[in-house]
Amino acid sequence: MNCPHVRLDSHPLDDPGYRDRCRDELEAAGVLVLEGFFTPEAVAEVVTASAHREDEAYYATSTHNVYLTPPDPGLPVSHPFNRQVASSKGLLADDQIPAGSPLREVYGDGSFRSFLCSVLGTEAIHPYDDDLSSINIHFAADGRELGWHFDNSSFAVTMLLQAPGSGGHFEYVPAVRDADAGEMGFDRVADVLDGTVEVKRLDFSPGDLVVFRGRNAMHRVTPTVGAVTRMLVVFAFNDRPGVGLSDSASLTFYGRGSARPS
Ligand SMILES: O=C(O)CCC(=O)C(=O)O
Ligand SMILES: [Fe+2]
Repeated sequence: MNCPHVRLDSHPLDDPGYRDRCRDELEAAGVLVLEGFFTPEAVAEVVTASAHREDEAYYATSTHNVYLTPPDPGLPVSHPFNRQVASSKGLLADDQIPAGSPLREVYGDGSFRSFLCSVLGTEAIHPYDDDLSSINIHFAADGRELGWHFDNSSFAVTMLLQAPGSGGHFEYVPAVRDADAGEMGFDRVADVLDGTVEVKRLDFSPGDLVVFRGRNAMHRVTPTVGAVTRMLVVFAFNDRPGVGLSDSASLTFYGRGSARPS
């Protein structure tokens, strides 16, 4: 790799031994935090380019269930499948991120992708085949949050850009469901929503790269407290080429269709 935005001295992405250690850690813990992955200069450049764009972000107003699906009218509203949580964060979509952004350089870098493949144990990863999903910047100003949910994708790659004064904590409970086995985990979902199980908190700082398996681990981000907005980048990939968001998903998550619908 030859990318000025990544601290290759502490994170030698091309080194097979380093890849093995990262893969073992992700497998054991379901999460991998690479501290100080982005240089402070790259983080500062992206914060400067994005912080004043908070009002261009899309804020979905609706509540959602933890499975991120429409409710099932055949079940009571109090059923864990139908219980609603609030998410009030906003986001800039991929087509709002400038061409020269360090985020794009890292996202498109061959060594970065091959590193992620080794760590995730997948053969290849691909960008989304739409112009909204691949790189997103999330904003959570004072009082805004991301409610409990499971990710649709098997993994997520994020990087915090700006930490709030307080709040904005990433919390999770591992192995609440088993999506591949069709095990919905209703009882455990109810316990998490009721606050009766112990939740883990993951601490990370601006510039840290986080790889998280969020398909079966229920997770949320608590409300930001204070005048400093929480800002975070999500790098999204697919394990198959040519996959884009459907029009309805795109309306739900971005409030508009993609100019490149799948
Ligand atoms: O903001 C975060 O730290 C996590 C974001 C997240 O869980 C998601 O976008 O699905
Ligand atoms: Fe998530």
